[in-house]
Amino acid sequence: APQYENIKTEVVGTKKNVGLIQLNRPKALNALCKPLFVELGKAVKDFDADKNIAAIIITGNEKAFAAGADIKEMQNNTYSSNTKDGFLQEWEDISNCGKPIIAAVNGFALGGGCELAMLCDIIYAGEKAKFGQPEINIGTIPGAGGTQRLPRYVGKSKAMEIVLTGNFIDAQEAEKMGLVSKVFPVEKLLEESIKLAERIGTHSPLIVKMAKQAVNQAYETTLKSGLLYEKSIFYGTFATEDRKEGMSAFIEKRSPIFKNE
Ligand code: CO8
Repeated sequence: APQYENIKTEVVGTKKNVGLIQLNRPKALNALCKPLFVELGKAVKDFDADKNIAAIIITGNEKAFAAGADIKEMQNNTYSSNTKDGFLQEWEDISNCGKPIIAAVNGFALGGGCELAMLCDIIYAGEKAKFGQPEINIGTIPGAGGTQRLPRYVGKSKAMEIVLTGNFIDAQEAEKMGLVSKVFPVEKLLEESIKLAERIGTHSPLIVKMAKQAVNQAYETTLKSGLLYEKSIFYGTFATEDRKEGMSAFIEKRSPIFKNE
């Protein structure tokens, strides 16, 4: 495995088809400094390109998923330095990933940490997770999607409340409002996230990618053009070997053998 300083990567799962990325700056509660993000972007890209990997998990440790952007690193940033250096540009690498990414959140997911979780496709949380956009406490606002993705997850009233107060919400509330899809005991979170990734990994990687693209389109467009987009991808699945294999296997009462074709 490649050597990183701010993250750890590992291939896990019984079929060794799950790419696990652990944020690894425990002393700073996994604050998302630039070197961490550069490494994270590279790790995601590499797993995305690796044909043995079906899905990716991003996790932290029991105390923190990530407590936000690195406040110490950005303290002396200026408007012009942000603009010239493209502050936070590395984040695009993660949204460009074609494979499903699961955020497995224990502990704090604050500011950029919450935004990183929301960039992922599915959020699973441990019982003690805490989410929030506390940027307002330090005189700024969310800058990596918080004001745009959070309302799409939880609606306007709750998003406003979270962004304007800076208050934290716990895992149970986060699940109730639809930010998180399931909550588990702290020590079960990773195992359950791996199970989820493995379940996704039983399907055709090609069709999984098409399905992810189609769902993501729901956030980019009107209902009418989203439905058109869905239809063309759905029709497109009929040009694949894996669609034929899936339906044949059903009719023949056997398990499908997908070839990613
Ligand atoms: N940046 C840098 N260092 C941090 C951060 C952070 N975001 N969060 C915690 N740390 C450091 C602390 O400074 C401390 O280091 P040291 O021991 O050297 O003083 C260490 O981590 C442990 O933290 P605490 O002692 O504070 O731990 P507590 O358990 O007392 O408190 C909290 C935990 C409540 C999470 C507290 O650390 C906290 O409030 N952290 C800041 C949370 C925050 O405001 N996050 C938002 C940051 S702003 C942001 O994300 C802007 C988004 C812009 C886009 C995203 C870009 C990546």
